[in-house]
Amino acid sequence: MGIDVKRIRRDFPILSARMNGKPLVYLDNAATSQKPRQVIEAIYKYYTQYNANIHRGIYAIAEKATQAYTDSKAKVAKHINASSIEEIVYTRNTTEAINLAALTWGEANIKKGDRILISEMEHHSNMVPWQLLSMKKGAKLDYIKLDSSNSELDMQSLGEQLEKKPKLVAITHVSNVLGTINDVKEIAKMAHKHGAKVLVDGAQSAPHMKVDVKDIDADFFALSAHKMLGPTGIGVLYAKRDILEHMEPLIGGGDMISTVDFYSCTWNSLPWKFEAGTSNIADAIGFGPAIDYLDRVGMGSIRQHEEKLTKYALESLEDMKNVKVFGLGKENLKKRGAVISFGIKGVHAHDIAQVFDSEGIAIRAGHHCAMPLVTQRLGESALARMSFYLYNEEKEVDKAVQAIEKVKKIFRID
Ligand code: 7TS
Repeated sequence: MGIDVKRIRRDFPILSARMNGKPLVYLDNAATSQKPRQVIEAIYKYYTQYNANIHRGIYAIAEKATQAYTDSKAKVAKHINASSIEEIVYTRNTTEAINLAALTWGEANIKKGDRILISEMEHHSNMVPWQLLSMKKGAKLDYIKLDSSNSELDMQSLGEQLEKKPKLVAITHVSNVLGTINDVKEIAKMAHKHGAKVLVDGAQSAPHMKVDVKDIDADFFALSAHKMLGPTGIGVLYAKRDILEHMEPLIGGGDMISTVDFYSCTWNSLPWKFEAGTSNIADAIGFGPAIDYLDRVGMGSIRQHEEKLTKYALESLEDMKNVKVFGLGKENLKKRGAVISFGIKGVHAHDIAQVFDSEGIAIRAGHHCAMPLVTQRLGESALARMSFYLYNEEKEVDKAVQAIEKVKKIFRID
C-alpha cells in the first residue's frame, strides 16, 4: 500500500509556505528534514506546560519532563532495535556522536601504529574525527576505495584492507552524495571476522529505512534527529552496552556522576554517564513524536515511496542532454537512497541552485561536506543535489525538471 502523501503534507505547516513568491518545493532533505506539527507542538507543550530540569526535581512537572525525556529515548531504542535505553546516548547530532566515539573509545583503544579503515565516500563527519585521532595517536588511516563506476564500494579493496587488521571500520550506511546504500551488515560481518569494531554513520539511513542495529551487528551507530522529522540539536550515539560500559566519559559535570568527593568521583549508570550537564530537554522531547510519526507511516512504506520517486526522477533526467547524474542508475534502485546529485555541463552548481531558488525550489549545491569524494574521485568542484522524503511528490520532481530546462535556457546550453 502506498502512503497518503496529501494527508502527510497537511501535517507539515512549512509545506504550505512560499519561497520567492512560489510554493515551496523542498528538495534538500539530506541536509535537514521538515517537521510535522506533532513535533512542533510537543516542544511548545513542554515549554508552556511542564518546563523543568530533568533528573533532579521532586515536583510534578520535573517528574513529567524527566519521564518525557526518558520516553523519547525508549522510542529511539525500540525504533532501531537497541536492547535498552542504556545503549542510547543523546548527543547534539551525528557529528558529535562520531566524535564521542573517537574521543572516548578511540582514545582508549587506538594506539600508535594501529589502523582505522573508512571509505572514500564518507561525509567529513566520519572522516575528520578519525584523521584527528590518527594524527594524535600515530595511527594509520586507510580507505576502502570506490569501484570503477565511482558509485559503489570496491568490496575487493575492503577485503584487502581488512587483511591489515584495522581496529575499527567506520562506514556510512547511505552516501549523502551518491545515494548509495552500503551493505553494512555484510561489511560488519567481514570486519568482525578480522577483529575490527564497526561504526555505522546512519545520518542518511535512519530517516529513510528500517534500521536494526542488532541485525547489522553494528558496534556503534550514529544518527541525527533533525534529518528524521525531529528537532535540531539532538543526535544519537548507539553503542553495544558492553562497549559503553568500558568507555570513559568525555565530559565531566552534573548528571554524569553517581558520587563525588573533593578529589574523586564515581560515574552514573548508562547512558547518563555520557550526558553531563543539562541536556537539550525540549528537543529530546520533540524527537519522541518524530519517531512515532515515522513508525505510524512505516519505514518500509517510506522507503517504497522514496524508491518510486527516485525512479521517476532518474527517468525524467536520463534523457536530458548535458545533464549528468551521479551514483547508481535506475536499474539499481534497491541499492540507492533518495539522493540525486547532478550537474549541468558548463554551469556551476551554485548557479543551478540559484535558478531553482527563484522557482521556489530548495536544493543543495556544493561539495556536500564530502570534499575528497566530490573533488578527487568525481572530479567536480561542486554538485547540485536534490533529496526526497516522505512528503515529496512526483509533481515536485516535474518542477525540478522544468527548473533544469530554465537553467539550460538561461545559460544557452543545448
Ligand atoms: N554523515 C552523513 C552521511 C551526512 O550526510 C551528514 C550530514 C552528517 C554525517 C552530519 O550530520 P550532522 O547532523 O551532524 O550535521 N549531511 C548533510 C548534507 O548532506 N547536507 O547538509 C548536511
